[in-house]
Amino acid sequence: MKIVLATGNKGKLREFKQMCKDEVVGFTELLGEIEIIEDANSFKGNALIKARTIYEKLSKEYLVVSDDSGISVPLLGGEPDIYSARYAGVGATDKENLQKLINNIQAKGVERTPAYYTASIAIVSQHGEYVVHGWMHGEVITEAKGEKGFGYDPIFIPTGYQQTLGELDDEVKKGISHRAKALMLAKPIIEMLGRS
Ligand code: ITT
Repeated sequence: MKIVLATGNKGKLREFKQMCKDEVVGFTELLGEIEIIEDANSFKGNALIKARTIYEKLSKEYLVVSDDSGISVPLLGGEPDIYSARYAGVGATDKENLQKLINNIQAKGVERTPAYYTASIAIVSQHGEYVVHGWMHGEVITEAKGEKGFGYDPIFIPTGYQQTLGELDDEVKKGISHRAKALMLAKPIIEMLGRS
């Protein structure tokens, strides 16, 4: 079975490749760059849009997996949530998005506050559509630390740890992340679809 990841995000792709035994390939290796309009109002909706868009461009033997994810900060009314990738504007870099989040937390007069990541993974194949979810809770701080991970990881300290995901080993994130938890639920579905 050929598993294609409907993501253009290199950080996500790297994590999926580390976590999946099966060979997985990013869609750009097969189809080149494709702009996908993510205009749903939920992680689930946007994950389905991405997986369906790529599945429709491939032949039926492919199984397409997508990930829509983001970070939510209750102090900011849940922001940036589904807008995590474009928090500082469409086309903003990870650094710009991270800085905007730091600025908005500082504007509330605090140096750390609870936050959580969500990942919705959609699976689309000729045998149907499935969506699973995973979460990782912790705190965000107003000083970026470390170079590991991607996105908001330099300011995110997972519950039970003292360092940010930018500082902690990749192996730690692999064991506790929103993406790893969603993928644990996705794996039996992918295996079942592979046998169908
Ligand atoms: P694709 O749609 O091509 O998959 P994207 O980067 O646009 O890539 P999303 O729309 O799902 O993906 O936005 C996710 C954003 O949330 C991403 O840009 C990161 O800033 C953040 N994010 C998600 N998971 C993360 C993680 O594990 N660590 C750090 N930041 C993460």
